Amino acid sequence: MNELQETIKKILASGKGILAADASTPTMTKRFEKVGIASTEETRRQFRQLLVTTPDLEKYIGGVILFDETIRQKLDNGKTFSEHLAGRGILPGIKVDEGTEPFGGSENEKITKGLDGLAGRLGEYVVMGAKFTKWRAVITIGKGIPTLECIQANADTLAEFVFASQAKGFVAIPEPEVVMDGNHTIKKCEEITIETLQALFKSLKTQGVDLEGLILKTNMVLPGKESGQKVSVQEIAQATIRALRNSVPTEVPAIVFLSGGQEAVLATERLNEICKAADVPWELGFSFERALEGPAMEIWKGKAENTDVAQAALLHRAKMNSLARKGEYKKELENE
Ligand code: 5MM
Repeated sequence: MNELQETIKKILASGKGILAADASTPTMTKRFEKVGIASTEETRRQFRQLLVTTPDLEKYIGGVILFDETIRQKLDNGKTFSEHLAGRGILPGIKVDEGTEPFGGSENEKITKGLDGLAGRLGEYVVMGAKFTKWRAVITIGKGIPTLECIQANADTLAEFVFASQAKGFVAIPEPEVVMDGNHTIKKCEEITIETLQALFKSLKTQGVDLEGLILKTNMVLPGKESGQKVSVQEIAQATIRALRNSVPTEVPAIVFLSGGQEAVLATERLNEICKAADVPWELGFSFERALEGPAMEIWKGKAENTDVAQAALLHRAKMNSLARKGEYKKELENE
């Protein structure tokens, strides 16, 4: 087993998952504003400190994705976030994309930026102790979109990111997200997810990356948020597995899901059903942001006296999702 494969094994060992604590400043500000927290460099540091100092977190979380601002910050005890995580046996990762911009002049489609200067930034992150990298691409379903051109351009960019990351010794996590916004059906989401993933793996093949040294981060197959379509967890699990079988090569060791704005408990129930149903060649897991840290953020509200309860909420969600990875989650456990 090479070093990248060993890193992947460590991140996902014993039912563990990935905490995506890598929201960019504009996204974090939006999340904070919703719960009445002022977004400053210091409040963002405090919240991330709360997350990574949660007692027992290492039982359920094997990797944390950091944002550039956070990986340069220190905890109250003077340690960097990477040092602290590594000391707990949790691998630090880093988001290396620089957000999105309109694709081809269209406000409706997006391409992710960040290839300029990427090799230099990756070199810095090696020194800062990161072990894996992540890059998110956004695919939106709507009238006449996504275009093949947009899917292809994002696939090519993701493949360049994977190649550059692996060249510096990082496990890469390409994250092409077909977002939930819109009134499309689950069938449409399945079709577009397949197209997006097939394009990604074609580009990765062309780049000649090591498929065994990456983790795919993808969306669950869901109906659009505004579609009104009611689907069962079983239908979601079947559609998601079908999409993956149609597009992800068997050499890929692991696939983790993003939560994409789903309510936290629902994301866990769906993850459980997917993991339970799947007789697939990949390890399946989770890399949630909102569905893991959302409840903790709502409880914390920027107040030190809420820290313990907020950390308990994070630990609970991490435990529930870890059980879901093994197909052992039950809704009754929410009240324990
Ligand atoms: C889709 O977003 C990723 C997973 O988060 P959810 O589980 O909440 O969907 C997440 O890692 C995302 O890539 C980061 O939060 C960075 O997003 P921005 O929009 O800040 O670049």
